[in-house]
Amino acid sequence: MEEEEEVKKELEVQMELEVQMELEADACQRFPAQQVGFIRGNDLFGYVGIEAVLDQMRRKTMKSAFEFNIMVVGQSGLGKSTLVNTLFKSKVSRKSCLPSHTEEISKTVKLHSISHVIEEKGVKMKLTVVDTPGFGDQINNDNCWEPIVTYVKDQYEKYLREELHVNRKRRIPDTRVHCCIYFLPATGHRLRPIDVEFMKRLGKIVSIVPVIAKADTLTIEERQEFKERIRQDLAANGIQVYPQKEYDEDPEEHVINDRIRESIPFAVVGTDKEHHVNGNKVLGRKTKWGIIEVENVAHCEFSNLRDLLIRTHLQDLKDVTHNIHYETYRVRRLNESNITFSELGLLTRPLENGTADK
Ligand SMILES: Nc1nc2c(ncn2[C@@H]2O[C@H](COP(=O)(O)OP(=O)(O)O)[C@@H](O)[C@H]2O)c(=O)[nH]1
Ligand SMILES: [Mg+2]
Repeated sequence: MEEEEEVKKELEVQMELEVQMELEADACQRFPAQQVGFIRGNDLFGYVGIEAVLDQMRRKTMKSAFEFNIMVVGQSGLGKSTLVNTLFKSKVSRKSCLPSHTEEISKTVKLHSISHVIEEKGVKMKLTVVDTPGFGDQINNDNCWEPIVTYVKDQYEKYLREELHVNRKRRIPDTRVHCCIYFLPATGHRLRPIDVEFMKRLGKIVSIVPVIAKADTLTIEERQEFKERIRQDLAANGIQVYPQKEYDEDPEEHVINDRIRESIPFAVVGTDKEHHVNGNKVLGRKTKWGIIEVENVAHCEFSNLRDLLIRTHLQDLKDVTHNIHYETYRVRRLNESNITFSELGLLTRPLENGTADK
């Protein structure tokens, strides 16, 4: 036992040294012209207390609710509303529900958003779900993605205007879509033209997570084959879905994301009913043959989706939205020759020499 402890300690010391060396190498690379001297906190001055910054960040973050916006897209009847309810019911405690808000963009696709403030251990999250009833329900579905593209871009535009305002708000309200869950019908065939067209266009401006809806209607083999075919179709059509390889930040993230990429699209089952299984309350669908437990990984991949969205990749989805999708929009918009500051509603203040202060 003692030997084991010693080996463990030795390993820890070694790891600490390696991290230290890495940090030093990193700093030298980043500040090549400067002489970077490394002083370990406890070497010279005793305990400096830099690590307390983590507590400070935590306290600051907890003071205000952060926003997370999800959009669900897919034909009527695929279980979008049910899945959203399942997301809320599955172990995320709902404290309050804000009034819902409907935005009529076109006659066929209506966008409807509902916000919930979820609080857990003092951390508040304002989760908004934008539903798109009517998508793909027409006989002629030409351009049915347009209202959705418009909605996504409108939110970037709103954010950009706030950002460029002379008197910027300290916290800009964030209505940008951080993740778009796209529902594929469990046909067992391949991607349909409408799926390809939608994801091709939207994949360039927002993070898409495709899911197989009502996966309980497929057998295990059918499900596996369908998933494989969809992955082939996504690749063949150059469709970008989240998480994209090129945005992986380090090897560790690469390994985690590779596992997700291998299991996309998640085959999900939704429900708004609870059942008793072995004395426990579970979310599930009761059939003649038994209960399909929504959160049981042996039954479906709902929990993989929930974990990705809320437990493991929430911050990354926000970062990718801000640093990649929004940034692309911002650069393009600011490069457009026809954008003027007055159009953005900005006040210009004349300088002493008569030129305008941009
Ligand atoms: N078999 C099965 N039925 C589902 C599932 N999710 C929802 N449903 C049912 O499908 C119907 C349509 O669901 P709804 O959530 O209203 O679909 P939406 O139009 O996409 O919002 C309802 O009767 C649901 O009970 C599922 O995962 N499996
Ligand atoms: Mg619905």
